[in-house]
Amino acid sequence: MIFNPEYECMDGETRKRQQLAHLKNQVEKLYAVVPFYREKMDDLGIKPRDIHTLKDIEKLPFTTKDDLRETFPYGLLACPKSLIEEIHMSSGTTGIPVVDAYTHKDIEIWGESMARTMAAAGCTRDDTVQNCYGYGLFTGGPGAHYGARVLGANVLPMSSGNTARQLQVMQSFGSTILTCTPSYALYMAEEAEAAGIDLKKLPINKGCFGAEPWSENMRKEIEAHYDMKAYDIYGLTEIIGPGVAFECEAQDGLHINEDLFYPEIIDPYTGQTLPYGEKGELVFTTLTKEGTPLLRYRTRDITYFITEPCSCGRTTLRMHRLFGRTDDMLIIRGVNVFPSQIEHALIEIEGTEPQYLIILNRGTSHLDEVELQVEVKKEFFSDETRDLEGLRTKIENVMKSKLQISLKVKLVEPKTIERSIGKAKRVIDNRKI
Ligand code: DLL
Repeated sequence: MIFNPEYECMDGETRKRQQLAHLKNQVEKLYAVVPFYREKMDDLGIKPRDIHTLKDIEKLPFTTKDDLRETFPYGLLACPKSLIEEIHMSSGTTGIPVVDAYTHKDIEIWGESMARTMAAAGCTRDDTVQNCYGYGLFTGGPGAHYGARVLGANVLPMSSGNTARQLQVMQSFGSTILTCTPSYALYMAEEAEAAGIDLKKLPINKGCFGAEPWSENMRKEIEAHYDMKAYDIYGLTEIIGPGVAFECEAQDGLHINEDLFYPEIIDPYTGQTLPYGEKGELVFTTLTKEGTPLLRYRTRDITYFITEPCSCGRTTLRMHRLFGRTDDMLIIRGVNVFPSQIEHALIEIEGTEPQYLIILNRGTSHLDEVELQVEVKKEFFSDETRDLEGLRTKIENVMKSKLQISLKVKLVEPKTIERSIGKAKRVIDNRKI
């Protein structure tokens, strides 16, 4: 179903006119009220009146994750704080705080964009949505929640985890739509099998999965376990959360809600805008947001735009499912982690060297398993009273509290982690996603 044909099927020229009008408004407002943007534009000698066409967006400065860190928490706010109704943060952690502050209208935009996303997967008011994306500051839970509400569906706000209860609820209430990360969908399927529950016999028949990379193989596996159709959905906290782009029944790329979020693809090295069809870094400008609008935000996600018309009738630009990222950010059980965060945490733990190796596996459980090998200081290893077990537990606890991920620590002797003459290899990713 197409939730909002007026926008989703709009003719290209009208859409471009509207995008330009929104862009001009947004730039004018940001220049007037957010010193960060005014300074950046002044540095480039650009004024809001220099924006005449959509192509002029290329004159505007980029915004990066580092900019967000430097202005944390309220530096990019474009409205009075009293108008903010909700704040969400990325599933990433202390290292790079990524905040999205939403006004009433922003929540409405979010509900609309997620309603389009879920309607494209076939969700209607007759559905019961089992929402197992996390709610605790992560945008996945509330995003799918608002989308389901706008559609008039019944939503079960489960959040993630407690799998036995998830399965019990799925059976009791006859959930028809599942929203969670793809790896959790597979994990739940395994647990169901172990508990003797045949998911194929349950009413659950569709799922909206995203927040982490996944493959066609994973899609097939999920579809087979649940006897359902699985859809890819994309988004990021900075821009709104989930609801930025989504698959329709044709599953030939993800439709971008481009009347709300203006997309570009750039060369990540030169910053030049690339023609449609070329692979590069995805950049978004929010067109209608009020709380924390962003100009030309560099997502670090790699994809290309698909311009051939889609058989579903939507006219919005599509992006190919993601190919990866331009940085070293890992997504571990839906949590964004940079290897450097692990390094920073280790520096504070006495007895360890900042030499480490992260080994990622996707076990039979289908959930990410992380082993962190850490070198122990020579003195510590030879100390008679050394408490290796205590040190191991301490590192695990520090990682849990600082990075919000559970990992297994293996302490290794000094000088055993391979040194590199070039860029240190900190990660071995065996997940074969
Ligand atoms: O993951 C928002 C979201 C929630 C999207 C629920 C979809 C479903 P962040 O935690 O800020 O926000 O992480 C954003 O996750 O830049 C991508 O690298 C990655 N990502 C999101 N969706 C997909 C996807 C949410 N469908 C970062 N495929 C993004 C691959 C994805 N990677």
